[in-house]
Amino acid sequence: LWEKYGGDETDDKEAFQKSFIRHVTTTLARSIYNIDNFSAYQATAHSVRDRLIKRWNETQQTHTEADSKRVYYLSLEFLLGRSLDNALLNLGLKDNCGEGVKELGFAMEDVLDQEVDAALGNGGLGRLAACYMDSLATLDYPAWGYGLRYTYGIFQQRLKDGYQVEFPDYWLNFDNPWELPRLDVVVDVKFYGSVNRYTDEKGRKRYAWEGIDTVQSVAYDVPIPGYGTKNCINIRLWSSKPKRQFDLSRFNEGQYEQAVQEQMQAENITAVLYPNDNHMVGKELRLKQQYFWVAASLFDIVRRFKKSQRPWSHFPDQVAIQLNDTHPSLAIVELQRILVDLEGVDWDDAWEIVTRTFAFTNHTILPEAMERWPVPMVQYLLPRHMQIIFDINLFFLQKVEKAFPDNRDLLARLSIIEESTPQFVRMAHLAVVGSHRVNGVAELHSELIKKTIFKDFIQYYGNDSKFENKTNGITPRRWLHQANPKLSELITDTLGNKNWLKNLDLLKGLKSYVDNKDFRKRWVAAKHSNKVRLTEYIKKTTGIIVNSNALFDVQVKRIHEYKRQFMNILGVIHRYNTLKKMTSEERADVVHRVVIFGGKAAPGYYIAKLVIKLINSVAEVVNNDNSIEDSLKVAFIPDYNVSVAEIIIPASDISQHISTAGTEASGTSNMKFVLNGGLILGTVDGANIEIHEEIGDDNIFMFGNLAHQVDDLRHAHRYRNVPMDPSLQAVINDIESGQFGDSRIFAPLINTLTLGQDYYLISDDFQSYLDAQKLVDEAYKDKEGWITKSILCSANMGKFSSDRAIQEYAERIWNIEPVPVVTKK
Ligand code: DL6
Repeated sequence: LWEKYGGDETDDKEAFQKSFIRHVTTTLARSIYNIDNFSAYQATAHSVRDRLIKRWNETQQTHTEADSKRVYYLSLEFLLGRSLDNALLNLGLKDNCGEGVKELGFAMEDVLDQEVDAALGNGGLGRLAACYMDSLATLDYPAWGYGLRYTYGIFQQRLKDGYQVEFPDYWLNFDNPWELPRLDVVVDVKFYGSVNRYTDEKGRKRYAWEGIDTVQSVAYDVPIPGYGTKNCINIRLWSSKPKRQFDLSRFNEGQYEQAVQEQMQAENITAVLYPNDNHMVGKELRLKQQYFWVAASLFDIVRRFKKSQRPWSHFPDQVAIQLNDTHPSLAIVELQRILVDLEGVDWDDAWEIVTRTFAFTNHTILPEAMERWPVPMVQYLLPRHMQIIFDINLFFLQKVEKAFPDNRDLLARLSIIEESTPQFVRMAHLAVVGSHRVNGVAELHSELIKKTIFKDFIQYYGNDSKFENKTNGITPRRWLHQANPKLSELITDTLGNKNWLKNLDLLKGLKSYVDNKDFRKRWVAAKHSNKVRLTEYIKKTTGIIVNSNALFDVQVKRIHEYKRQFMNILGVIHRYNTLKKMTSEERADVVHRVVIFGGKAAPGYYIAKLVIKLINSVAEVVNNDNSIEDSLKVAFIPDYNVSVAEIIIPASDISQHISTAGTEASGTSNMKFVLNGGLILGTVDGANIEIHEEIGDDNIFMFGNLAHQVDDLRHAHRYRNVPMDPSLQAVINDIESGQFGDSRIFAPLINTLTLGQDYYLISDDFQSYLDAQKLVDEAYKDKEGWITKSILCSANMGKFSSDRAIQEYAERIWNIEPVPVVTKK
């Protein structure tokens, strides 16, 4: 029967229409004559889901049979965005489904537009995890992601009087076709309680943790299809629920609220994503989230390993676990606890297994982002884990002491425990000590971590031991093929096939067409249609009307002082006041610009929120000033997310990546813009540097001080009363004069430049920023020259495919091999 009925979901148009109608009538319980775009989306999504699940099943079976080593990617954030278009393209169903829905009376664009983003992440780190899952699936690697199924994703941003206001993102309001609830896959996770010491039958001292609060972790599986392969891997997201439904005795005693309290507390654990990017918040609930996730994931991983009945020493040959930042570092402690306390493995053998299993990616050197947890908090929540951390630290420091006798300062600096009051657990130190590999995410960043936050570890482990670089990457499937269909089609037509989607280096083949007239014409047409699309989106979301022939200058990312959106808007004010001083004839020669901003500020980040307010106040004045004749427009697009990025990125002429040198670990949107033929205006920071190396001097605008100068400049600001850059001073005077509304509002922001000692060095970089902007204007006037630059940008971006990054991780860190699904039919 399996043979006969098991494979009825084919990929042709008719089969799709059949399942569409079946889902309308059964899953949605509606009539085919009475459905709207949203129902059409649901029916399409369910039809695609059926096919995904089949592949997902085959993949899991293949991996189980192959019994080869797997990688587990532990990430507290997976910023997946929308799934339908991605699944259609990766499965090769887009054309047939498009035709199919059209014949049923719907336009595919409208259907796709119904989907809400899965926004389970803040920014770069979460989106990187999503790109990596796409590559792992595409390259046929046996991989799983593990994360949390937040009931509320990153908040929705709206603007009121130019200020950011946050609204909850209840993304699960309707049924989510992209997950498979696994209500039978449940793990009990304990908290609090005490530790008992006992002697086992072999006379060994053993410890048993008696947790007193048990919460259940329920699995929801999210299938991730690869492109051009049958493989479809899994992200398992855990959702918390109470172990006991209801305290009936309390209820009977009339204590209704207390009776439901336990239930609510359990559900709270996975209720919200913490909306902070590059900033640590020390809330107990966050620590609970981390342990809840880590405990359930490790239980699952260990359970899978145990099925093979191999000895524990084989664990690292079967299992690689990648820690996406320090958030999952407790996994190191949890695995040690499982091995020693539950499985009776000796401490040293267990530690050898643990350190061979884990690898750790660092994504930031910003001090405010470093995770440290108060020892008393960890002790209370996870008493046995705290003991284990102390022991890991003791044994580690004993080794350090042996290698560097009597160097107490070194011991204190390397210690996992910060000896303050109270003491803190330094999660980055735990992650380094417990992993066999530590990597940064771009060359500069990987060098900087060795000189700054992990300097002392280099002294102990040596320079080339466990520290390395893995420059980030992005998936070309979503970020070009899906987001920019016209350009994708042109590339495929030009190169003769779609192989570039699996081997991005093939884009180099475009270089020989750089002078081909037809090719250039189609290139420009694709860019222009993307600009028209964005123009319409700006009008719809902000009411601002912009000219699609102007230069589109974009800065979209989280709002953060180190990313310097403040410098951008100060530059806009400078441009505006320069334009105002010009005569009409002078202005006729000026390149028209649309400056586009987008990004969320953490709800508690006051200064970042003021930057949003300033941008909107400037926009209000500039956009309504007829005297500058449309030569400048400013738009802040609200609620920047993955699907908005897919509209904005392909439309940019220039994008700004202007962090203070040494602060942006890598950046990945810079890669997305350049891949889509947009140029970069950037500082010598993060992956900008490697992009520059790949695309060459002529195709990028770099400016500003270098990372090695930053310390001296900050020192000078602090102690030497450095005068402010005169152009910047003029702009500040303009704001203070009330040109953009009540200047008192902006005083705290301006104080960051004056009283705040200009920590992000805006004054030091301002003149070279303005100079670089001038070069951009000049270059844009040369239309043909700009087209050449745009083509060469894309053509040279092969290195930044997430496939390259994943292959490096697989070979250098995880030691895993591809396991392709071979269809039996
Ligand atoms: O590696 C992904 C991404 C980088 O591209 C960004 O440069 C970096 O800021 C970001 N880091 C974080 C750190 N958050 N925490 N923890 O998001 O990672």
